[in-house]
Amino acid sequence: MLAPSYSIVVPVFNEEGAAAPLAREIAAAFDGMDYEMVFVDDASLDQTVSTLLQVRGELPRLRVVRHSQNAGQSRAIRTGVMAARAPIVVTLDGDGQNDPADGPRLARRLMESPPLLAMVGGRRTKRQDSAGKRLASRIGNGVRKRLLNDHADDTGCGLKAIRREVFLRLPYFDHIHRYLPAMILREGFEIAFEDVSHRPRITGASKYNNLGRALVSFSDVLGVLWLDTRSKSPGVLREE
Ligand SMILES: Nc1nc2c(ncn2[C@@H]2O[C@H](COP(=O)(O)OP(=O)(O)O)[C@@H](O)[C@H]2O)c(=O)[nH]1
Ligand SMILES: [Mg+2]
Repeated sequence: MLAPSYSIVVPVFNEEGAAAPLAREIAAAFDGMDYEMVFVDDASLDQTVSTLLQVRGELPRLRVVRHSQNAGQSRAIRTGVMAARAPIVVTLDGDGQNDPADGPRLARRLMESPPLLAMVGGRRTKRQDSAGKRLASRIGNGVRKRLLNDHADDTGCGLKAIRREVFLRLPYFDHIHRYLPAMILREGFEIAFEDVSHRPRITGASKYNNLGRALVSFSDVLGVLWLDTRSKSPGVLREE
């Protein structure tokens, strides 16, 4: 079987209401393109997997990969990228807050760019979250951007198009999905952003709270800063 051009990777944890409708929306958005979708279930306790297996009957491009233990969003994304067969991966949240209709634009831009561009990230212009979450996100993004200088206004947006080969070079740690711009720049690649839409969560519950996120962000930013100090750029590579 030939590898597709695009793999859409979706981490899901207890998203029984959102997962199957989202798979249908992805199929509609990428219709006519050469793609596969890889939903990664992170040991959900609800009916997420059975709803996906049901909808697979009408969506032959849907693959369902399962963790036997809950390992978190970043690990689920990594599992999906490893299972993906396409050179370009598009990630998006499994709760339906990202609009799959934005996916092809990011994916095509990356496909048509020189290989030095490794990621086109989404930037949510009108966040459809509570005021508390928006404020926490604004503060978190501001601190991270200033400390890491990663040129990214919104790293929490789940919608991103990334070259698979570059993603797999990055080290792994829990919550790395928020530091992909910094880690990709560290490898010497370039990144770009596009405005994308954002939708309210209409089913299920958020898996994060502001305090928990702030506490891990503190140690994560320190860790990423340390990684940055331990890497020097080799400049432009040339084979003589
Ligand atoms: N695989 C996996 N996905 C998770 C986990 N926690 C959150 N997610 C997914 O990550 C995405 C964003 O999480 P969400 O709870 O919507 O965060 P929020 O939008 O910031 O409130 C959703 O698709 C979730 O299903 C987890 O432990 N494992
Ligand atoms: Mg969400």
